[in-house]
Amino acid sequence: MNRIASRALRAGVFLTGVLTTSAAFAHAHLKHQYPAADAQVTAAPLALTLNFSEGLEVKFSGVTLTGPQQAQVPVGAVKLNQKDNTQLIVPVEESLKPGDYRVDWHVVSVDGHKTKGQYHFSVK
Ligand SMILES: [Cu+2]
Repeated sequence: MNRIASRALRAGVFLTGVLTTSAAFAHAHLKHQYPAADAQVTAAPLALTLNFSEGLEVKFSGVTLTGPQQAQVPVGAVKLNQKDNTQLIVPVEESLKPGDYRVDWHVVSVDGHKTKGQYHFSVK
């Protein structure tokens, strides 16, 4: 690694420690997802998909789904799209009832950095 790159890397590590949000630099940011954040869907999804800006380490990545009345909704083991390691697939193991849902995700990207976040969607 050349000197500029290593200095940039150190600066990045330093700033990451300083910033409280993880929405910076080359970590895995959530780019889009299905159902989309704040979307109202009419058909209960059979799986959630989350697309990130970087490849993921699936073993260290996971999602919880919380439904109406703060009930935990069972989800299957998360997996990566076989053709795209930036897409996390989360099987939903029961038919989602109408209501609001919260998705809490945490991932480790291939560079070893952790990010996490949450969003909501609702089922009509
Ligand atoms: Cu990173």
